[in-house]
Amino acid sequence: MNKRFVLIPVSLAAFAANAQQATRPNIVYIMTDDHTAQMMSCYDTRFVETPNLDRIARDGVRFTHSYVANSLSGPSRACMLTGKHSHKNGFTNNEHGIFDGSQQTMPKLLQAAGYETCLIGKWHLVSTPTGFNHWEILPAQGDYYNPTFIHMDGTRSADSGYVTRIITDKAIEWMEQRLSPQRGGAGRGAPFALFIHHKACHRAWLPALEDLRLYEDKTFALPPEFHDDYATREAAGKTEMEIGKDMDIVYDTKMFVSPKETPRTRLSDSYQNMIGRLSPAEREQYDAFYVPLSRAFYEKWGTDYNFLPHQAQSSVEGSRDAELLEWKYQRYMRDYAKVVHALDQEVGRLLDYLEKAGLLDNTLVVYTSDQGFYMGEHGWFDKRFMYEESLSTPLVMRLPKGCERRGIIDEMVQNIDYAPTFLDLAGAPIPEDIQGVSLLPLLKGEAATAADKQAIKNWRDAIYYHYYEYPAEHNVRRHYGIRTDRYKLMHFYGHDVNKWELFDLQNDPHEMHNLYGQPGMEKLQEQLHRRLEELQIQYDDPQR
Ligand code: SGN
Ligand code: CA
Repeated sequence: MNKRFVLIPVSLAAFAANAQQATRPNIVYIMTDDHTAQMMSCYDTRFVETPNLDRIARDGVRFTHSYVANSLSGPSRACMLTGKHSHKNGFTNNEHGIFDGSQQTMPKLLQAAGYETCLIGKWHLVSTPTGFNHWEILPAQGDYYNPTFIHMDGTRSADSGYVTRIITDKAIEWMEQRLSPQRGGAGRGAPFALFIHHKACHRAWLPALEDLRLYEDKTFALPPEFHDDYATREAAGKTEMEIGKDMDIVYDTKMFVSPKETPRTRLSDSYQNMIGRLSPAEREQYDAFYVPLSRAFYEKWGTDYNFLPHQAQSSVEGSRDAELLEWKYQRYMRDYAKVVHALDQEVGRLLDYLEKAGLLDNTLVVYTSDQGFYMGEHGWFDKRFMYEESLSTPLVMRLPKGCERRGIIDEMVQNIDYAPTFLDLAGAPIPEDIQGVSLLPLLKGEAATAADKQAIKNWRDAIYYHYYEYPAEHNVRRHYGIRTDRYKLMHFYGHDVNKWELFDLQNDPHEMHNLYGQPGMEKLQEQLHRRLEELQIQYDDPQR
């Protein structure tokens, strides 16, 4: 673990203390919800263009092996805040978790080190935020349109507009206020850490009204393993996250005319609640786009709409099922892409603000997501699995002065590393019980010390993962595992499953061939089991 203890002599004059503080970098941490690397053009050019997110990578660094510890919102956020795996921070799943805000967290440690901290947006940890000088959060998942915010005094109020824009406005307003002594702000004297947690691009991917028509001419290519039959992967065959059979025709693909002319589905009431938040004028704009599409859909397919059968059975070319399945995929991709577009624009606006305010050069800007997502790979939407698309999360950074590294960083990093990295950057000690490691040695470039170089040389050779939320929506079984640079070993356990999976990511990047138990795998299996057990002991996970 990399530690950097900065001793601040008590005898330092106030002036010197201020000068030292002023040079400490600010931290602007932007975390989106369910934004996956396939939908970010600096990672993948197939689907969308994200010039502003790419700008962060272009001016800074892009991590190619960035992972979460538990691919779900609340747990992921708890890992980020504490620098610890789920079994240590106590928030293992969204269904039953209440984050214990009395525990040690990175924002509290930053405060103790003299940072002013602020959180705007999705929180999703049930308990009241602790460790922030200012916060304004969305209740639970929050809403895209005219969203309600919870304020520090417990009151709630709705803001007018689109959530991605409003969150950005609030973040900029907080920085403006704190830069202005006339408005009671600390001015430039004290460093700050601002956590901007977007709702975008969470289900049900509701676009900004001005973006409704974007991407409508684009036909997205089906991912190669779209028609996966899940052979050799038992848990993968048991989910409820297939685009064909599980995506709700009203809620997800937005095929809604009126309650009378639209079939009632499992989530059609929720859909009406979501779009019911629009003002009459906004609703008119929304309907002008989706209602004609919906009419055409029901005219063609009828209103006795049934969910499609299992993905693989819907693959017969030219069949009704195949056509419908591909149609659903296109709708999904287009709406998600529109939501990403607004996000990209708003991140651009935030970067412009930082530049204009003279903050950019002394600020670490992080862009990441709470996990990755399936864009049709294996026929899926959603996340949760330790397979590559949802184990991974985008991670790009624009670095402050003193961190001169640029370009690609290939080392394996995880969201438990953010807390120690921010503390390290702030010159604050990293407590022993934090399980992540500081990424600072990777960021320094020319300025790397001998100790940094040693840390890079001894970088971790495997990451540990543990997902707990079952039984629950989407039916992904509990599992844990490790990923090395080439292999992945996972164990699905509990309830009706007890299965191991082993993948060679070099020869099988889409994880279609489970090699576990295959002849010739004995030695590799044994090595991976040993490494898994070592990590479970190192991280003190009682599940083994
Ligand atoms: C909601 C969604 C799920 C999603 C979970 C967790 N259903 O329950 O599709 O998996 O959130 O997402 S919805 O009908 O409410 O849209 S997470 O990112 O917050 O963990
Ligand atoms: Ca999420």
